[in-house]
Amino acid sequence: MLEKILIINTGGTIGMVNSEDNNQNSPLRPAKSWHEVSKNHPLLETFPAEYCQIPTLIDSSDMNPDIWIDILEIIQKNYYKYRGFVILHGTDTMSFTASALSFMLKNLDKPVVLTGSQVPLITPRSDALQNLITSIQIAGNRIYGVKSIPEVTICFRDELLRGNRARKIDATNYFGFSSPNYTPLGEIGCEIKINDKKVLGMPKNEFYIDPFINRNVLIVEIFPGMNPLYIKTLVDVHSEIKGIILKTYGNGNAPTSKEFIASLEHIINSGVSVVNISQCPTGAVKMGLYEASSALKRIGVISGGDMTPEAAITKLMYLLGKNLSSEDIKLYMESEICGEITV
Ligand code: ASN
Repeated sequence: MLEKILIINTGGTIGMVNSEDNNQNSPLRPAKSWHEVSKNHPLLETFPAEYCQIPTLIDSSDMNPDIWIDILEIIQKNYYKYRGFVILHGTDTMSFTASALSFMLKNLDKPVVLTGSQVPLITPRSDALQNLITSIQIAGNRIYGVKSIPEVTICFRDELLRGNRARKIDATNYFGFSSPNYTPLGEIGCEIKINDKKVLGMPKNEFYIDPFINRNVLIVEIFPGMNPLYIKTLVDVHSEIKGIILKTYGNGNAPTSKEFIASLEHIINSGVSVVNISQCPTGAVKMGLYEASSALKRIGVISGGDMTPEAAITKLMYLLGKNLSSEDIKLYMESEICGEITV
């Protein structure tokens, strides 16, 4: 039986140090190595975990699809050697990475847990140690009564969240993440309580990675007074754009003016997949509920349902990367791949 888990460090605050020695007010930067920050925590050495890192540790503001592929390849190479995986990651883009990985790790039957912290591990009152130790236990399936959590999750503070449902909602509070449209998979207190009914089932087929990604996408948030010609012109000038996530009002409503609808229709007819998600953190797009969304439905806007922006954009990047037809992109965007949308 496999004993150990693999920690994959990508950087983030958890492993940061001050850029100037002895100046606690200097900007935080990623440490050169994990040892630099973990050396004062001998406890971490006692866990059944091995460690690796991407070539350069980053602030997650610099996260990009190339690094997602690096992470996928590390997991693939080590898949059968470990009980599970913990990914140390900056909180700023953690839910993008969790979402992207969830679409590209196929038939996952082991836990992949992303975690980080709001304050560096080297700081006395840091939230890092608790987040890390809980993540190691979850990734190693060392929770009484729980068989396994075969999905990509985010473990932060007192909750275990489905990765492609999670959002960073607070830049300072230790409760930094939330899962607005899907209740947490687990509660972390004195005990770690997992709600089995919420967790994805075990896959029937063998694990593989599906590293397809197309970066030619945009997120556009509408607002009263927005000039629709700006997006139309942008798409005309940049014909490489293949997908747009449109963040609309409420249940997926948008201006009904001729100019707005004609601009969107032009964009869709030029082969761009336009996906409608809501600006509201909670709730879902229901095109056709109001007249203010009927035209969007008629011209072929895709419903993003209750997906988070992070899940919607990474799902669109993944599907576009597979060179599917517009019809298939619509079909898959509106269907569930790995628990990211309520259908
Ligand atoms: N800027 C940091 C990052 O995302 C924030 C954090 O990790 N708390 O890398």
